[in-house]
Amino acid sequence: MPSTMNNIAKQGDHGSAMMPVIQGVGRAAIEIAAVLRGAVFRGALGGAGSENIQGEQQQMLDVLSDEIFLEEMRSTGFICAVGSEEQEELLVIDEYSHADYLVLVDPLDGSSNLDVDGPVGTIFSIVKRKTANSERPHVSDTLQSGREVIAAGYVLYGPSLMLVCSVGEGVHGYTFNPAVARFELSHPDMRIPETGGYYSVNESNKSDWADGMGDKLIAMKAETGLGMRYVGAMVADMHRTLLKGGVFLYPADSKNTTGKLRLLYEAIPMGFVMEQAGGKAMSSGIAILDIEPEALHQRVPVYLGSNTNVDALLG
Ligand code: P6P
Repeated sequence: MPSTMNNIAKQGDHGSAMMPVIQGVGRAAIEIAAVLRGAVFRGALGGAGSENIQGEQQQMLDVLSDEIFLEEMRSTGFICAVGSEEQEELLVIDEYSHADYLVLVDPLDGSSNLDVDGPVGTIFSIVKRKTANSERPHVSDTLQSGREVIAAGYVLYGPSLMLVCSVGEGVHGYTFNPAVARFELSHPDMRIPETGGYYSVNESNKSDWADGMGDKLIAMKAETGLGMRYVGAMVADMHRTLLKGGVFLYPADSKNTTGKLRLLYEAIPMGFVMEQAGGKAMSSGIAILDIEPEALHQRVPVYLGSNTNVDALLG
């Protein structure tokens, strides 16, 4: 009998509480995947004619994925609020405002890949509220370092539909099996190779990078001889790095002076998974999981990957 996401209930101290929430993420993933597959026939590709808090053009599918994800989090009954890339403010789930957990989410990461049929993803992180259950959830409930994360992971909408997650006891990959319409354990105990793999970065920004990262990358390339792969969707670049080794980086530059990637729903969940898989997750001079968040949509530089390669890059 194949192992399903039910086995999350047996993982660590939080598995039993996290299983229904991660199963909710799985339901959202299945629905979003179906929407993506048929989007071209429904005229659902392209811009929504609106901007998110980041000032980025929202794709129609960004907005729809956000709605689907919120609805599935509501239906778990375990989530009191959601912080989303697509919503300026914290979204309180009124009928469950007494519940214990909050989710931070990038509902459709890399959506600029959609109109070229490239891979995209969903990134999520789950934290326990700090406010009393009798109070209304507050944005301060989301401002917790990665060391407080209860569970985190990502969905990859690629040739197969994968959900990779950790509840603090290693990293496990589940692949959707269409024959039985459920996620089944396909990648137990994922560990990043100590070295090898690829470096992954948008090298066109190199001349603008802060912290001398241009010279550091040149030195790392000379030292390691790594090849380069870059998809432009963090989930896809992270997943390849996790499986093959190497380093994924998005440094700060003159345009994104504090970095482009968002701390709470991109850097921290990916950093949590990376550390759980035996890798390293750094920002500028500090481990990503040690950063004390100050704002819901805060951005940070990101360096994720094999210990050897991250050390070779950052020195
Ligand atoms: P660039 C997608 O927009 C995203 O937030 C991440 O998924 C990805 O890693 C990065 O931005 C890509 O940015 O500047 O290379 O297009």
